[in-house]
Amino acid sequence: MIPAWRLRAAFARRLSDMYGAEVPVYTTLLEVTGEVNDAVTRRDPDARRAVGRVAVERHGAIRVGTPRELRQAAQVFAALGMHPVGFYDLRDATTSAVPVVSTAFRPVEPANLDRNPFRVFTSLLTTADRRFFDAGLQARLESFLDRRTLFPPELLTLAERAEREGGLEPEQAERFLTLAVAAFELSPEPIDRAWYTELARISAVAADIGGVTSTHINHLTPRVLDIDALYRRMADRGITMIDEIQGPPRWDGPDVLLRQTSFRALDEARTFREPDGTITTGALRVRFGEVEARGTALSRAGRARYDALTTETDRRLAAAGPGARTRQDVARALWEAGFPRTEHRLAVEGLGYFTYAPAAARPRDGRRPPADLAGLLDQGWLTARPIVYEDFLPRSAAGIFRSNLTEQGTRDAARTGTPYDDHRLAEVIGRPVHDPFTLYAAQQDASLRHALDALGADEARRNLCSS
Ligand code: OOG
Ligand code: NI
Repeated sequence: MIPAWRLRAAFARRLSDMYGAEVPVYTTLLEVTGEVNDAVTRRDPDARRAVGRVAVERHGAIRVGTPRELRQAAQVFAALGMHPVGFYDLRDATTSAVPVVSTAFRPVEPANLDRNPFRVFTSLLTTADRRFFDAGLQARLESFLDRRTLFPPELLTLAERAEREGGLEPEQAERFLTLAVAAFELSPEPIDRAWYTELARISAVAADIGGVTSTHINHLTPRVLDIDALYRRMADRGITMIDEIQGPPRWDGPDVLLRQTSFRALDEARTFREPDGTITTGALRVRFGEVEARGTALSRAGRARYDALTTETDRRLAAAGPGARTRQDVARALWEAGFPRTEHRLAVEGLGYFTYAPAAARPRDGRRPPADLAGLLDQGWLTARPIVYEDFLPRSAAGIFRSNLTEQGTRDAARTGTPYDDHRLAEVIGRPVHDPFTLYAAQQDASLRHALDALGADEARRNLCSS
């Protein structure tokens, strides 16, 4: 029996090979990422510990059109031990027309993340949103989407079995993987030019989703240990990156959340069916390359601090006018004044998530452990190791979408959008959507309980643990 995590690792590897064959510059990105990661691990022992996981770590992005397609995608990912985590509403995160709501399918247990953390950012077209689609277009769009099949029945049957039994026999696993990877390949099927163009006038994202008869992997993203170095090296190779790195600035405090950058979408040859019925070859620019650096997960309070710093960065940039200072410089100055400068402060102020363990060199002279986290860390009772942020940032996601649109698209701002939240999305998927904060907090809490029990730190246990 091949367990879910092995299926996931094999799927991620095959998808990466397939995407490298489709988009050669992705292979260049992997090469440069490998060079940078080697350089970092040579000088940093902490990085060395993580490098096994990092070397194979990727996220993908896909986009689907209907609740049925999203449920089927969820079934395929469930077979791979990947579950919906987090809710992202990108409709309001940018002024460009990005009519989607999203979640990320990923492993949720720490042990499974360690085995292989493959995740897929998955977006659902909001066809009922009147800001983008009028009633007539909605009806035509939905009927077009209802007629297509993204995932063949055999794939779904195998996926159900894999989920039920926790894996598949080798022969079935092979068939499942072949069908699953094929479902995300770029289709040679001719694209209806008139239909695609009609949708693209409203939103390039809508056209990419609803203007074609299949789905495809939109990008695959490796994890790099020094994204600033990577950005320079890619530029040195003559590859045009987007203007800036999204997310927190580079600074000498702790790395938190997620920093991402991408190079712009490239022309890819696609076949079209013209209005007069002839078949032609043209090009579309929708797929691109992205790379990311991951840091410590933040608590709700830490995230609120991050969001406030981001808003203040925007405000100062707008006030200073164009060209005055780069976003990175403005943000760095604000971070130096307003964000914990050490992991220790991040932990003690309750802004970041960590796993805790009894320190090997803890006091053994009969002293009682203190009752507070700062004391336990300062006096050498506990060690803290950051929990990696496994999720996404809506603003960066919107930035990634937007940076690859040639047209803004259109939206009728006078109308209101269809309401969506994580509960509604869970209903649509037919599976719970996990709250990322709850997952990180549970991991931190379990480690802290364990550590404090081992230390016999009863008072700290009562003060610091929720149960
Ligand atoms: C997804 C964009 C979001 C990220 O890394 O934030 C994303 C898409 O373009 O479909 O992948
Ligand atoms: Ni991405």
